[in-house]
Amino acid sequence: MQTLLFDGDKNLLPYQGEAFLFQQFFTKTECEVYFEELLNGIEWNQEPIKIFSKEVMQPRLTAWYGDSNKPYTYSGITMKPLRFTPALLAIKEKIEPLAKVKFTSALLNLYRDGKDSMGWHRDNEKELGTNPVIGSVSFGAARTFKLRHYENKKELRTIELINGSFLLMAGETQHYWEHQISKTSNQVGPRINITFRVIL
Ligand SMILES: O=C(O)CCC(=O)C(=O)O
Ligand SMILES: [Mn+2]
Repeated sequence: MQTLLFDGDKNLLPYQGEAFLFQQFFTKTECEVYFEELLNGIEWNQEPIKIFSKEVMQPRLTAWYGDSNKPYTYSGITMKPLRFTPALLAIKEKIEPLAKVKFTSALLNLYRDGKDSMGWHRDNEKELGTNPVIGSVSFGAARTFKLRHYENKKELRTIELINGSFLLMAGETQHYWEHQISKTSNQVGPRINITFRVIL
């Protein structure tokens, strides 16, 4: 039995939400194996999104997987999920005891380098219901993840999502806090992030 570093028992948010970070949730071997499997085995695409009625390409590659083929609408695009791969199922099963939910879908993001990013947003699509539990797993290069209070735009939490980390967001987080992965001018390699979700 491996020793897990449960540094995640402290809520990172001061109020109106819950975010727990487990820094080394996956072993070094799991990280290497899953990173390679996901990089080569996932059907990565660059999708356009609509910003003020203008179509622009997302600054990263994405993929959508799930346990059914129920479509999902996200930033104005409708994605039809592919079936969970064995690697995605194994990762999902490892985080579910902590998340205390059975995830049905996953959005995957591939940040090819420091120029790839994800802007401020909340995971608040109506398909996720109220107070969704989001299980976010990262492999590869570490990137900075920011959580900012949606209303006051001042309260900010900055965390490094390192290789093998697991971030669990729950409670009212998606109402009151927005999050982003900013661009960086640092030389960084590719990073894969998976956000597991429950689609109602
Ligand atoms: O890459 C990340 O850590 C964040 C991804 C994210 O926010 C999302 O997929 O909704
Ligand atoms: Mn998100």
